[in-house]
Amino acid sequence: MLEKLGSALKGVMDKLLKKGYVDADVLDEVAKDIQRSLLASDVEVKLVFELTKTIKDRSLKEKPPAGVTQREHVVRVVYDELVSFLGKEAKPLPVQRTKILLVGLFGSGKTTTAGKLAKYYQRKGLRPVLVACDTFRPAAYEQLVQIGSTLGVPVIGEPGEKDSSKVLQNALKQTSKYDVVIVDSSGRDALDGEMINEVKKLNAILAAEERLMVIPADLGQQAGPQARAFRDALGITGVIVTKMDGTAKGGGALSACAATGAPVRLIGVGEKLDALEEYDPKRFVSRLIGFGDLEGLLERAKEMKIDEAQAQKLVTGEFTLDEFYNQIKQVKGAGSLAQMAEMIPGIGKLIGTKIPKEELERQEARMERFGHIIGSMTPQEKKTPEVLNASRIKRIAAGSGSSEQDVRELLKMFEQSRKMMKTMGKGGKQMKALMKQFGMKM
Ligand SMILES: Nc1nc2c(ncn2[C@@H]2O[C@H](COP(=O)(O)OP(=O)(O)O)[C@@H](O)[C@H]2O)c(=O)[nH]1
Ligand SMILES: [Mg+2]
Repeated sequence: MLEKLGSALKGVMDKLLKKGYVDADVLDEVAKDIQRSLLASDVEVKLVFELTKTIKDRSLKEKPPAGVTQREHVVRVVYDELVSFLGKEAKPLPVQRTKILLVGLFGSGKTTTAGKLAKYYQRKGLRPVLVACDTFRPAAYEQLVQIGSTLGVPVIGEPGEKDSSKVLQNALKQTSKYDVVIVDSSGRDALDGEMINEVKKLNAILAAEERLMVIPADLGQQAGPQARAFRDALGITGVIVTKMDGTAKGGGALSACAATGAPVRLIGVGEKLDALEEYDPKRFVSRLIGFGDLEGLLERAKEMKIDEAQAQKLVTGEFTLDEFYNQIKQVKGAGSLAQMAEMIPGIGKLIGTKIPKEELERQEARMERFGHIIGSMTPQEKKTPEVLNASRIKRIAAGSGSSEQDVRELLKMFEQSRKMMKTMGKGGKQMKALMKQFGMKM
């Protein structure tokens, strides 16, 4: 999700970290880069310019706190401002007995999100129930029943009943044994008087703790006016931005929602029922720019100071996680592993049996994850993975959107490769030559 924006912002941060001194010219350059990357993600022009102006002003005016260099300070300012631009604080849904009303236009993803929320609470050990109050669209009830049955979550509704208030009133007589009541409602093409009336009635009956507006990310900056209209008409308590997986405009949607002051609570990242993530602007920005958190970022800023010459040595010297990363990238660059196995018939023979396609795809996904994990490490960590203690592993996992177990698994694999490299270094000249033939960097 948002790979383009992420790599653009990563580029901005890297550039900044490489500068010896940050003056007004450098800041202008950085501001332009940020503008370019955000505009490409459909962020509203006015918001973009406000953001870069704040970054420039703060960077020039504020004195770095003691012990912090000016460059580190600018990095911190850029990070801080990006976080507040995309929503400031995380506001997860409380894990407790609650009632949730989902509202949104046609096709925004309400019904799917109702199912995702049911699963979300189910995983947290609560008992959800779904209520089908979309009485407007034919087959809306059946869609929800289908979702409920895959989850083993009960669905209450009255197929054929046209009055959603009646459906909800009757449903509430049967929901007391459940912890979380999730109500799906009918959409319209636009937020009109009819829809406002209907949702207000539902809300009066339900007395929902959460009135969540569902909005698709592919609207980009157009999410702004829509979120504002729903907020003003219905007093929403938050937003769920869906379809973050399928668009380059997610940055526009998130920043526009943040600007309305209605917090984004969750994001939908796929059609499947587990494709729902808690939205935390800090973690989100960290992930975009490829660092576990600000501390990791600043650590990197410190290391860059002494390290540029050393880095060169690293690449030619011993086997590091960077080298390992290059290899992973090369494998990815050569197309998929699956293709490689097909291209090199010897591999099939070597293994004896044909590798199942799913297994190869699984391996490929794993490699990609490893790439993200290594991308979240500082140069020092890549060079001497021994320094990776529990808290660093935690940071890297968060920053790369993977689990701590993934990080540990990668470290184990790296350790094995390193051992192998050592053995080959001693007596494996032939092996090295062979691997070179296959285009693998040694
Ligand atoms: N890729 C993707 N598709 C989604 C997501 N959420 C919903 N959809 C799809 O969007 C379409 C409309 O969803 P639906 O829940 O029926 O919307 P509703 O009309 O608001 O109830 C369906 O095809 C869903 O599979 C998401 O996060 N990612
Ligand atoms: Mg629906």
